Amino acid sequence: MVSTYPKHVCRQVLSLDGIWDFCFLGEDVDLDTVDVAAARSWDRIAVPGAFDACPAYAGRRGTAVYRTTVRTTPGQRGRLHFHGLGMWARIVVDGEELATVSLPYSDLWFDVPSSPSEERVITVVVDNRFDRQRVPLQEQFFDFYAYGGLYRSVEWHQVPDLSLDRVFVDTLDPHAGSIRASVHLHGAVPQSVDLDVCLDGGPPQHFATTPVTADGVAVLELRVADPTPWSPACPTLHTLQVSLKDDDITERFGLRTVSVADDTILINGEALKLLGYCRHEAHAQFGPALPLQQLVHDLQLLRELGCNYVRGSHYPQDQRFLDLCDEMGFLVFEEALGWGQTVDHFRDPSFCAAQVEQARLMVHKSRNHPSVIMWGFLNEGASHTAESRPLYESLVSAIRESDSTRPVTYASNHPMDDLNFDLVDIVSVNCYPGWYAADREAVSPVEEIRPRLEAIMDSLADRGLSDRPFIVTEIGAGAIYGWRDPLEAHWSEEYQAAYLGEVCEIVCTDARIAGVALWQFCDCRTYASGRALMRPRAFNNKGTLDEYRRPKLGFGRVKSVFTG
Ligand code: ADA
Repeated sequence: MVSTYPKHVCRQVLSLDGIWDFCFLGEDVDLDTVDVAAARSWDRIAVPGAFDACPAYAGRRGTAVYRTTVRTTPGQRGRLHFHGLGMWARIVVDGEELATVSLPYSDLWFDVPSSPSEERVITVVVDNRFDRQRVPLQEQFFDFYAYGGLYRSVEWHQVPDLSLDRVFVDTLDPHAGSIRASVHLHGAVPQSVDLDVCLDGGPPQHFATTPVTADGVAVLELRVADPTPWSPACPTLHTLQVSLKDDDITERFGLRTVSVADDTILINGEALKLLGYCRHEAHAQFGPALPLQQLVHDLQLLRELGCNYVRGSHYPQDQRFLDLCDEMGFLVFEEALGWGQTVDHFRDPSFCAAQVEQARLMVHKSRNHPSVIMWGFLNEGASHTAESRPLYESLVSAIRESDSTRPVTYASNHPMDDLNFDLVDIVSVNCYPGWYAADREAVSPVEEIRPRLEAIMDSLADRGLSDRPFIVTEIGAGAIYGWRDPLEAHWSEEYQAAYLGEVCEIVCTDARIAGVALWQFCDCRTYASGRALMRPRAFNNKGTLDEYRRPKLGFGRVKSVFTG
């Protein structure tokens, strides 16, 4: 297994990645009465992995059981850690139910009571059927395939009664190296705590009887020796190890601030234009469970394209990817899972609660990544309706309460009449002029792009919104890999190349646009239903690369503008 930050030196972390027992129970199982003991005909399956990306279970929607065993220290507490699973799951240890959960792509932790026996049996019932009540965050109408299973890593942590949950590091001054470390304790939290702290593997500093807040947090102010600020050009990273009597944690961070001033995004006080792509965690063969090698390849390809920025559309990102972005100097827009939600959703308290919970978990997980420079949520929600306001307000305040160091935004497809832009730090707009073209008779209507962007910016200025940065969070055109056409018609590589070239030229030369995330990095699987009539091959084909990362003509066009 590839371990991501935070890491542990002394704490026993048992990786549960590998081969698990697996049984697909069927498509019409009643989850209230499902009997795991009745599972027959066990198969073997890889974790991490999406079961419905395997040829044997491709396209199946129903209930499945994953099962494994782990040898632990008898009598010691456990914390079971799922880095991401979908779409609904019941977690059972030694026959006792720990939790039932539906927060796809979220980072989930469960406390496990100790046991006198060494061997613990972990059973996870997963379900990938759509059901608005049971799975409020992931629905069939989303334009990307909804996979099921344990698609990210699983670990068992052996922890003492008082353990370290996280240490959040905020940069106070990147050049002076001053930081604030908030040590979050877990378990039997005392009123004060003795901590040993090591920066960059240097000598330990002892902090005796540090006061602990009612929420279990001890705050330390520290200074990094030889500070080098983190930036895309120089992505220098530091580590902070905190130890308690029986536990330890190592967090990695970068010395960097992100702020907005008027219409500009500043990294360590310096203006920077965001040039990049929206990227789904998707591969033709593996669905959302990408091999590590693929993550590296994707970032190398983005670097070759001249990008400094990725929008992690449309859900909390794989931590291996964010660790790599930290190391390779990419800037990331991370967002909670959302796609085109309507007034109906905003009126549904369980949907709203799940959204807020997922946003909180995302911030908790990714807060130390210097690469993550802004938080988002509810991609293309009905933000032009009055009913949207309470949920947008709750999300903005939940995120700001958890992290006040990064701008907050959301991608809107209602640029002319959005009602919530005033709540956020950056105005983000998705638009497809020249693709979902105004003039359906025009061939290759690239000329629609510039006036539409101008009209959007004028309208924002008229509404007094040009006091904050404006970014284009989606814009793009489809092309079928290998489809060359002298007519430069829709779906041809030629038209996509011309389209992307025009967008990149506009963004790079217009100072009012603080950044762009082209839609999208690579093709990804979407609707398998009649909705695919707009999605040839049942893929969203707006990738500059196809689902195997084969570049289309647009690759060269984008590269020449972004690197030129
Ligand atoms: C929307 C949406 C994307 C994708 C895109 C498209 O903007 O946010 O996920 O569906 O449209 O390809 O049409």
